[in-house]
Amino acid sequence: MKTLFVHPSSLMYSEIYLRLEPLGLELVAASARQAGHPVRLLDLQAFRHPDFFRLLDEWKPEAIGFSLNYLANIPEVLDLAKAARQRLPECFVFAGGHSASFTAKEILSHAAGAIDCVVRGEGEGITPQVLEAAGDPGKLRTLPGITTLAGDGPPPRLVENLDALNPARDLLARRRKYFIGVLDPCASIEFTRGCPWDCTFCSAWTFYGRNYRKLSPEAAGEDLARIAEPGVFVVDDVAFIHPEHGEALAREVEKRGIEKQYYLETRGDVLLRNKEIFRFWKKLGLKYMFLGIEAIDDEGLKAHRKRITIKKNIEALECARSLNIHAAVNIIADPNWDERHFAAVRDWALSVPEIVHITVNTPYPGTETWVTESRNFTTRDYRLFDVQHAVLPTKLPLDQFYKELVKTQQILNQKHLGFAALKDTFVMAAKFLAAGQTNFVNMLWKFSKVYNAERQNADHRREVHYSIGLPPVTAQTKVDPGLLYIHKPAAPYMHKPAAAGRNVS
Ligand code: B12
Ligand code: SF4
Repeated sequence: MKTLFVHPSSLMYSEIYLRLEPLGLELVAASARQAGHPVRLLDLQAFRHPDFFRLLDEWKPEAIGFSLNYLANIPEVLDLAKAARQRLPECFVFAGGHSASFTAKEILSHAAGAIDCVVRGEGEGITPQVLEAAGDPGKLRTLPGITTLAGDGPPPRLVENLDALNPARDLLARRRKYFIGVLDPCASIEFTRGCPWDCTFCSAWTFYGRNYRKLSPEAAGEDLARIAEPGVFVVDDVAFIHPEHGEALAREVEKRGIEKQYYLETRGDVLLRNKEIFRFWKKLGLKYMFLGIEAIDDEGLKAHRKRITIKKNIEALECARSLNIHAAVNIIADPNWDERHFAAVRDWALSVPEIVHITVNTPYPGTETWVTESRNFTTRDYRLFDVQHAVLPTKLPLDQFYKELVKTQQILNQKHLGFAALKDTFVMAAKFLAAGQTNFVNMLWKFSKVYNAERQNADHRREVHYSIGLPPVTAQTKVDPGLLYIHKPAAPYMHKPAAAGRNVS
């Protein structure tokens, strides 16, 4: 069955600092291809809608699978699915991914028949069976993790062995478009999947049922060796939680003589605990590290249930400095903030050498705060749930809130591009241009176009075609996590070894 896999466009944040390959979709595409289906992949982060329609007209896929990790992309995918249904009425249309999993019924109802089913949870195990059952609604609704308009099938099941499949990187065109900051171009890789912590604002743990799985060092090393790009973004939620795994991976990379520059994300306590592993990775090319700091006081950390103190986080920043790894941190701004809060964050950010980002507290379906948030949401527009807009009532008038937010983002941005940094930046920009890479240079000019208080304010006045289903206003203070999980601990898929590559069945 000719199957087209589609990733939607970039969101606001990604327009500037990064554009990364859709690794999850590449895995799903690989599983369909392994099952014998001709597949193509179109990433609308690097292509445009007319390219999608051209593919429909010229290639005429028999199935289209949309990736929906991000809530803010839901309206775009719904419109594309409806347009595809009109052009190719017989085509089987399905969607999967992080956000799709938490809003499956809602998406199907908005789609009004244009989407046949939503795949909840991990997609690579079940997709071949979904394609086999396309056109047979009776069979489709019996598959694990599948939601159709008739309701939910049995619970989704975890892939038993992450070594079993390689992402179909070869299907992704325009690979030079993918970058993060100075890692330009940059590929992505997965070493582990899931997170054992349970922060209130995060759905990584509810998606994977707090499960934490690892690729074997050999399989990860093999995948890494196949990557042509000099930069590598490690997609793991928290890198190197288990030091022995982090070390085994490092030894494998060293043994294979792989030379790359890496960006990864981890927690302050993991860095402190496993400092030697990070030192090893620094030797191998670890350049940037994102530390999930989230708040600059213990009260904020407790509210997010980060299970770490501000003292430890500050120690972690010092540790990263001592290892000479550039650290980036993120602070979550609450819509309740006034000028004083923003000023405190600016002062703090200017007092530390790290790259500091600021995003807006945004409850998402699948998180605890989605259920416990007692403030009324001020919008039902999915597109505003992108951590750059305020979806809860702001203490300051909305335009004032955005002015403070943008002012803070501007100051933080200028900090990285201060005079000394600017000199290095010009040298780097010249190097990239000489190599034909324009992502980093474009990033330097785009800031004021993208971060613009008026634009953000005006976004609230756009016509809303699809309204997000909000939780009941009578918010609870305690949530049964059992009700949030997509993957509950369940029987995994059995792994069937394949002659070539890695196999999931
Ligand atoms: C890497 C990553 C990114 C990368 C993007 C990579 C990309 N192009 O896809 C970057 C850094 C750019 C990014 C940015 C953002 N991210 Co992000 N990101 C992640 C992260 C850490 C890992 C994703 C990943 O690659 N996982 C590994 C692959 C193998 O898994 P996967 O993509 O989920 O795919 C599997 C399934 O979802 C499913 N699947 C996926 N697509 C499809 C399609 C079909 C047809 C099917 C059947 C199945 C299927 O099958 C796959 C294989 O099992 C997740 C957290 C997480 N653990 O998932 C957050 C996460 C997805 N991001 C999140 C957010 C909020 C953002 C931002 C909005 C803000 C931010 N945090 O900076 C921005 C905006 C991104 C944008 N669209 O422009 C939230 C999503 C919240 C939401 N509900 O919308 C998450 C869940 C983080 C969190 N803990 O809250 N992100
Ligand atoms: S914020 Fe980080 S540590 Fe907390 S649950 Fe999410 S991925 Fe895990």
